[in-house]
Amino acid sequence: MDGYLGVIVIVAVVALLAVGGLLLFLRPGRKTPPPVVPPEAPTLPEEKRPAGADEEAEGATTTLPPPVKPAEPVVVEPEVEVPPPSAGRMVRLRERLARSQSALGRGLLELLSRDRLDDDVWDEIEERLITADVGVAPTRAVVEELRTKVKVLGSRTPEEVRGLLREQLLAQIDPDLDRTLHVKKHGERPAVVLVVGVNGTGKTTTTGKLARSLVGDGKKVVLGAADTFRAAAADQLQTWGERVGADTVRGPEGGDPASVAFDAVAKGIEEKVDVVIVDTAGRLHTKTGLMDELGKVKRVIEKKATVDEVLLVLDATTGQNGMRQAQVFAEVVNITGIALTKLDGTAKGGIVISVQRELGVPVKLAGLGEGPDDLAPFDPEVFVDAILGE
Ligand SMILES: Nc1nc2c(ncn2[C@@H]2O[C@H](COP(=O)(O)OP(=O)(O)O)[C@@H](O)[C@H]2O)c(=O)[nH]1
Ligand SMILES: [Mg+2]
Repeated sequence: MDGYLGVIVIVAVVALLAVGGLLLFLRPGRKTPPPVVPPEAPTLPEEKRPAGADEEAEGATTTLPPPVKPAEPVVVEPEVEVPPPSAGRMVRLRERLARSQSALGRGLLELLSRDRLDDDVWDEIEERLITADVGVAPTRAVVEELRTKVKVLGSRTPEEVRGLLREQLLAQIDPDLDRTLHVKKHGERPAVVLVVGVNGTGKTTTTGKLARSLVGDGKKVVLGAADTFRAAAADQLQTWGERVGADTVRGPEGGDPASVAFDAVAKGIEEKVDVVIVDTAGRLHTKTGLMDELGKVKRVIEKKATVDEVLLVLDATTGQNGMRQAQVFAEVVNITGIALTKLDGTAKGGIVISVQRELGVPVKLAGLGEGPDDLAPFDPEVFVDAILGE
């Protein structure tokens, strides 16, 4: 009987426990026990957590650690720079010019200051000018003028010698030439600048620098990557543009340069920009090939706008050889100005004189380094003063 009672008590206790447990389980608002976090669950250290991971975790109802996403490529919006204006750049870059050109000036001043100026000295003066790429005819003119003036002066102070030489060099460079870059809008239509020249002279770099400088002057610019020969050329140009917020129009690699130029001008008109600059390829395969290509680019642009400037880019370090190649371009398109690059890398600054003379157009821009703002509107006086020293 005792055993029977014991069994009943045990059954009752078990039943009670079971019912209680069940009631407890069904109680509304019951919290689920926190799931066990596997100890090996990977977590990212604070600084490596992908952006937004924290916000996601806050909004989530589960207490599981935020899911670890594969590191997404961080899209960095290119920072748009504010380049300096074009004015006064050549003065800022005068030091660089003086570094490359002042040996010429020092040599000439020393020779001209000698007490006795015999034929040997004049020959040496002539040789120095020719070596500096001044060109034969301008050199003769300078020497002749100097000889006459020196005779009149008799004895010379260093200031007088410097003044004479300054006057002659300036006369050869011609300060009266119109060196303004024609980049004024035509009503609603943008001005168009076409950049031409031999490969490696600095066309793309100059196009990029010019875009910066125009943006620095408050203009809106669109770039046309009409060098479709290599995709890298368009990339290079686009990078320049992105830095200053200028769009680059490009076409497929190996595509038609003229159609890129056309699209760039169309975009320029559509977006009401001030200037469209078109960078071209400089392949000197054959003169007729070049003529066909550049001629077509120009004609196509002229369906929509006016080509205001055709800038020939010339590498100052290539001397007479570069000049012969430049001549071919001048025969193919109507050059309106010269961008003389790498003047920081040669003592032969006399090329300013000879190239203007041979092509009959002024040097409008001077490249004085690889830096983004190392392009300046050419200033004859600053140039001559850099040669002669202050
Ligand atoms: N030192 C110096 N280098 C320059 C200047 N202009 C361009 N370059 C360099 O010349 C090289 C060729 O330039 P790039 O624009 O690609 O020539 P492109 O083939 O005519 O388009 C690059 O390494 C430029 O950095 C300049 O004024 N001074
Ligand atoms: Mg290029």
